[in-house]
Amino acid sequence: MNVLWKLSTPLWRHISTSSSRLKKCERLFKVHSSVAEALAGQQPVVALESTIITHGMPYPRNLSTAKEVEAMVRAEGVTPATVAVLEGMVHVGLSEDELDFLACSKTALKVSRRDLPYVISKGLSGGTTVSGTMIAAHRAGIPVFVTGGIGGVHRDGENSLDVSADLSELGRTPIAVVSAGVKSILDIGRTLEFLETQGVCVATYGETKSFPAFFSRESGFTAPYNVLNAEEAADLIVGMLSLGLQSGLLLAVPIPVKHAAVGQQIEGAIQIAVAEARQKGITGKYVTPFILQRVSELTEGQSLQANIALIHNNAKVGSQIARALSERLQ
Ligand code: PSU
Ligand code: MN
Repeated sequence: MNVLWKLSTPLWRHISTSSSRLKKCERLFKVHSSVAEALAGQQPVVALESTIITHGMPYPRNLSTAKEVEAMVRAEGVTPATVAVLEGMVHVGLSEDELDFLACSKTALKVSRRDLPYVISKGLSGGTTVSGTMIAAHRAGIPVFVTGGIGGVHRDGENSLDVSADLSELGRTPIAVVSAGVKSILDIGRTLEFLETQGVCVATYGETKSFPAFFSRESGFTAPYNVLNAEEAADLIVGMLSLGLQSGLLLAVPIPVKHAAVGQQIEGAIQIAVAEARQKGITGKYVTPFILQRVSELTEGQSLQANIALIHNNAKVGSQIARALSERLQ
């Protein structure tokens, strides 16, 4: 059984003065009962994105990975809340059937902030990106969100202005995003600069300040801050929340050492895929999924394997952070 989530921001309250419009708005959000119960009991919850399911990985690995990640979060004593839009309704927490539907869907859209009004108005379904997921997680009151990698400034972004909405979302939504850094399909230096401009606190997780590049533990760039463990990460989140900053936080967790070995080989494939995308004239929201698929083909699945390994690791780390945070917020 799902419960409807009451909308609470000033704008929604304003709309609620008209009862017919309120009914429409209330039907836009659904928090799964397991998530609602955990939040009501002040138990730790971790939000998970779903573009990785609909556009980031091929079937059936997308489905098995989504289920494994949820199971790993539960094994850490934390409730998973996978976010997606289903038939025009934003869902925070999915049932198994809903996960199956999303993983098999050939029509699910990739839903960022700018796509939300359209998918809602048309009653469509889609996987939420980091930006889309942050919006829903924040409205539901979930401060920790785990993903693989976030979007960033694309290579040549200074000309194309292809800058992921994930970065501006991090600048305006107070959520801690746990990721393996930024893929080297992107311009990592400019991505970090843009995050600074947006007021996003960036910290690496572990013993290094070297900002990780998804498949590699190092990008050649340094993060401004570093936290050693879940306790320090939770303290950082408390700092963000208690100051009432409306900006978010990026925690960059390097890929585990034993899976980082393929990084060099994948780097070569990325160069080829980026050039192919340019030759084929692929732009906008189609760039990231195209490159991810080509890199997986060119490395004969090795990139997919590494991708899954780092998501598992992030899920574990993010769950530990959510637990440490919930102890501080009791
Ligand atoms: N990076 C990945 N896998 C992904 C994505 C990024 O390794 O699936 C997805 C995330 O959902 C991210 C989105 O929020 O791509 C960014 O897309 P764009 O570059 O179009 O903003
Ligand atoms: Mn883009």
